[in-house]
Amino acid sequence: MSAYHPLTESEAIDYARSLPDLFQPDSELTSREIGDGNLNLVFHISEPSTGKSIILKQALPYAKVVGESWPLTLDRARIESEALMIQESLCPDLVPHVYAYEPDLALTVMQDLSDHIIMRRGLIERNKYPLFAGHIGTFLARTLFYTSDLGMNQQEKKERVKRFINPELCKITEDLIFDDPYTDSPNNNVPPAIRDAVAAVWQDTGLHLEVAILREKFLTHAQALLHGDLHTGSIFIKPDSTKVIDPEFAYYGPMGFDIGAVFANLLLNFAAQEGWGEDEASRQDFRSYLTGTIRDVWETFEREFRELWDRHGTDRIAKTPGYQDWYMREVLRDTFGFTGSKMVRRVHGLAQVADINQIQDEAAKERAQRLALAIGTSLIKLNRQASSIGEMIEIAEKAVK
Ligand code: SR1
Ligand code: MG
Repeated sequence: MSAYHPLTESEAIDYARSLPDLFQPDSELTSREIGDGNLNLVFHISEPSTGKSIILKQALPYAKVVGESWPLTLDRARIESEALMIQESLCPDLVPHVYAYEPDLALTVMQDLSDHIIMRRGLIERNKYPLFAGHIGTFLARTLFYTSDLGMNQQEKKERVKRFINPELCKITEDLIFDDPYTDSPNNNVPPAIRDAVAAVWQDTGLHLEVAILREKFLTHAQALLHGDLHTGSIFIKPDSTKVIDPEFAYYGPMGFDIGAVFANLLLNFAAQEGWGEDEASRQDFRSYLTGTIRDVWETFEREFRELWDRHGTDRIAKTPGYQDWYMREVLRDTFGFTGSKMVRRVHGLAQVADINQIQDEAAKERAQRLALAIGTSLIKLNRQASSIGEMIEIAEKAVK
């Protein structure tokens, strides 16, 4: 089974049987393809007699969301498995364990997280996750610090940058986040009801200037090893556990891009609240939970990142008074800009989000789309002047008044 081809459910069982030490010889195994993302096949393999299970994730040579007309490198499976292993070494409890990687099949064998749910679904159901902010704040602080020039040997970092050159997946981001939403591109899926607001985005050259500057940072600022697609669909969660999955977009880029991905998806859910329950008090309550989570994530990230820098910073010049404060302010500003960009692309770009798109009431859906666009564009416009996380929350709260 060594030449690449997309596996069938029964071939996935044959492959799982060939793995050492996971299942009993000759026991019955079941297989189900459960992938619901944009790009890959995902097989759930289980052994009913012992209750053991694993996930086999296989990259397809094209983007599943569009079809075979959009070819996509299989090397992303290598990038994903290597990124997961680095992240596991830095945050052992916050990513799934990788049992094996099979390059010929672009296949990663990993821990089954079926006892968790996808966080986007959890938020749509208005579940609160009090430990999430601490978990993801730590994930961001540790993965971003220890893979940057601040936290690792700079020559080794350059070698690592080489391993994570990820041109095809970065190109998706460059187009779908930093280009298509700002022009009448055939890749967009513009909701007819908000065409006026989208046309305003296409014409706003002040906004385009900020997006061009953010895009330049995405293209050139090899600051840390990013997850690269850290939305709430890339997070498995349950009350006492958070697991970050799917780092196939990993590459060396600006730290604020990962932090902004988390905030953008919390704010998309914030914008969508009207579609998920009539009662004004519970809507307000959940919105406060979401903005409180943004504040807690930023504060955890900033505190832990500064502590790591003070204790484990690799060089003398980085300890110069004032440098750390300047650096953190720049990361905050980038975070504002990338949060906004990642909101805007989900309103009328190619790949949108269930938080908004699954709203049944058309009027509520339209208001959610307009709100997300208003918050996103305001954050992009403010990015280079931002000075505290409170300003992000203020923008969101003012937009719903
Ligand atoms: C063609 S892939 C579309 C989107 O799905 C992924 O999750 C990324 O966010 C990408 O932009
Ligand atoms: Mg993904």
